[in-house]
Amino acid sequence: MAISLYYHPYSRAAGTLWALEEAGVAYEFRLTDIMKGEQKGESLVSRNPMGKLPTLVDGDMVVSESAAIALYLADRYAPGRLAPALDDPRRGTYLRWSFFAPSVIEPAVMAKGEGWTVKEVSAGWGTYASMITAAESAIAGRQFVLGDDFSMADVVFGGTLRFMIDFKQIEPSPIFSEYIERLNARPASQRAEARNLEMRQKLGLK
Ligand SMILES: N[C@@H](CCC(=O)N[C@@H](CS)C(=O)NCC(=O)O)C(=O)O
Repeated sequence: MAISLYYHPYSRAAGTLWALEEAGVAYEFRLTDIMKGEQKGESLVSRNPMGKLPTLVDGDMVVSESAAIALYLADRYAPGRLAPALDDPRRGTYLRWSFFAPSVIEPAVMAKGEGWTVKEVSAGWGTYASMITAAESAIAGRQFVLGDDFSMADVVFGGTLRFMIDFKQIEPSPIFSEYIERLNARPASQRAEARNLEMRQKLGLK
């Protein structure tokens, strides 16, 4: 049975396509119109009580949370290629920057955008400035998060940065811009972008 993805092109599920394309697995869409609130319908809520996209169904397995979905796909379908083995010393770096995206980059950007005033010492994301410094340190002087080898950490970490930069929520510093150029050159990223565009056109969206 093919993997299915609760998907809408204007959601984080658009980024999940890149993870699926990198993993090289067959998948089908469960198109869920977030403009019409379809994500709160029984079909999705029974699988993901948050009623949010993306949610992936792989046989009996349901995975939500974009980063978890990407890491799941790498471990399940591309171990050693997109995910370092459990005893590979690079595994810590791989996990570190994969988790950094949803737990530090996203809330730091949200906090800045919404003007939240929180104590740096108790906010898990520190400050926007410290998040940027740390994120740059992950890729400064290297091709990808793991050095010369691309991995699913780049889909999660790099995909988050790329999205935030596209939406002008993060400044495109030279370190980020050069990294994103390398990510954009990935054939799987280009295939995902083409499928997202095709779906937007089908739905009459920009
Ligand atoms: N932490 C989740 C966030 C998922 C999320 O917020 N998805 C949005 C679209 S990008 C959504 O489904 N919004 C519709 C809603 O909350 O009703 C993840 O990383 O996957």
